[in-house]
Amino acid sequence: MIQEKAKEIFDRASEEIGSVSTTKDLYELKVKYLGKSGEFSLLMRDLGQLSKEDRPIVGKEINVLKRQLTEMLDDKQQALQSSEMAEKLEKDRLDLTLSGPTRVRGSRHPLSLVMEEIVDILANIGFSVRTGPLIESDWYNFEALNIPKDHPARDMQDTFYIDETHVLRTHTSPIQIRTMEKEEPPIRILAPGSVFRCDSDVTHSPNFYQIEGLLIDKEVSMAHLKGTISYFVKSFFGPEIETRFRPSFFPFTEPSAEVDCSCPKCKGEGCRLCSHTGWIEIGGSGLVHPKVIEYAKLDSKKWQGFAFGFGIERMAMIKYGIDDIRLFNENNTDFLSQFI
Ligand code: 2NL
Repeated sequence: MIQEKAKEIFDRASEEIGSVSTTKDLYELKVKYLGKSGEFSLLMRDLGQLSKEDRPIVGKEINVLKRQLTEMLDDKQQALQSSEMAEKLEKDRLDLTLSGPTRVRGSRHPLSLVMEEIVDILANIGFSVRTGPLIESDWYNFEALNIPKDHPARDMQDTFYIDETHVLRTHTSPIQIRTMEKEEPPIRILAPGSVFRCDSDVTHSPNFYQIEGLLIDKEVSMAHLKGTISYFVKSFFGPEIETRFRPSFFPFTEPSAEVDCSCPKCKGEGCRLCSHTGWIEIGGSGLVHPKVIEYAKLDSKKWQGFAFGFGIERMAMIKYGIDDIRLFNENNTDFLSQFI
């Protein structure tokens, strides 16, 4: 009877093993039939009812069935494990064509790029950078530059006054006066930086950028100035771009010249950018006025010099074909990211 019961349990177990479809269910079957209080263990307890002679024989038969069942469970375990793995691999298949997460990269501001390029070009011919304070005395910003007391540039209308004798610098020239005072000629310096003028409309910002250059040496002429600026213009805009001087006036230079270059857009043919003249104004220049040399505590009989100034926004607009100065301060990344 025990053998019959054992056979019945075995048959039921094999049938259930055949129809089980997950390793989890298979484990439950193993516990149910072969576990410590599983059906076979319970059956083994009944062996006690048998005679001494029958007990080992029947016990052996049951053990054979148990071993067989264990083998069937192991085989099934193997089969289920590999099919579950195959299923998981199929389900978790990676799409290697998907793009990864994107990371927004910053880019240099066009005004920084232009400033840096101008400095690099002039550094190649011996100019080095000097900086100075944004708040300047009336002396360094106007007086030492031979700008008369009644000059319109000194109006509250045009200049930000901190107090009666201090202003936000309206150009970077004060840097150059300070350098002439401090350093021994010959001097070849660049004064790049932020400057301030009290006007704000569609084409003017109260805060903008400028770079000035100053050379002090013996027997400096307009030819040195023209040669230096021509070299700079060709380096910055391209070797085919010509430089032209137009007579002008600044209180701090004599003679003074407006600097034009042949239009980099139409190469001098005439277009909207150059108002159909073929030329475009990029800055001002001249030989340093002897009074300015003296104000900076140098002997104007011994030392002469040339100076020039460029607006950074204007240079950037011409070089990159930007038609609205407000773009520089709008923080529009579609605009700003174009300059790498
Ligand atoms: C312009 C004109 C210019 C200077 C700047 C200068 C500085 C010293 C002495 C003499 Cl310390 N001159 N600077 C000279 C001529 C023109 O700038 O239109 N800038 C955008």
